Amino acid sequence: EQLAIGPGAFCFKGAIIQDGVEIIRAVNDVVAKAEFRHLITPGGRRMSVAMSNCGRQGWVSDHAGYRYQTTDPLTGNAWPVMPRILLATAQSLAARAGFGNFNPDVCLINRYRAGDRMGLHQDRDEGNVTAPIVSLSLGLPATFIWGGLQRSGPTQRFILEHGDAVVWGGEDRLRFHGVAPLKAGEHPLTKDCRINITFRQTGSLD
Ligand code: MD3
Ligand code: FE
Repeated sequence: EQLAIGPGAFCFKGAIIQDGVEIIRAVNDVVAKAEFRHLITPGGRRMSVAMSNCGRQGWVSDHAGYRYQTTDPLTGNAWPVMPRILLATAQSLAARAGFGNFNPDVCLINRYRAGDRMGLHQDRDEGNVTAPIVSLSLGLPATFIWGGLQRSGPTQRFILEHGDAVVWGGEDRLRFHGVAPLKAGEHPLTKDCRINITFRQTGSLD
């Protein structure tokens, strides 16, 4: 079913459960070429969430700032090609939420282990904030924190579970959001972790 969680945000509960094994296999293929790593924030802090990317561009962070780039800073190689199953899943979900012609050039893969969290932030490094972001959740559940357009406003919480997909667009695209520290657990597909995959369209050609 499709739940409107905001004027431009739609949750498809359990929508990718049947593709879980194939999606995790695709993630494993990507991280065999571009391993999970803990990026450093511009302020010098190590992120608890480990990240990798596939697609034409990847999101990176270091002392110089946040940005998208076509090469993996660990190897100097281009990011792995986005597996077809990932691209097809993202495009199909965007279309179901009313966003046609979604052509993501970035697929950011986040790995959360027990205690890992993501502080409240906005996703605004993409040149094109008119394109939505599609997110897929796999493995252990997480508490998602969802605020407004200002950091200081009230927040709501909801659980993102294995198999959930969310499309975030329109006026919800720039909302502050984060993830509470992951609770320890065991999942048959991902063992001790949660995998979150986000698809973005930067519109950047370099
Ligand atoms: C709401 N990831 O990678 S996914 C991120 O679970 C990120 O790993 C979280 O926030 C995670 O930037 C949340 C859901 C999500 C992604 C992007 C959004 C929610 C969003 C952009 C705008 C509003
Ligand atoms: Fe985000």
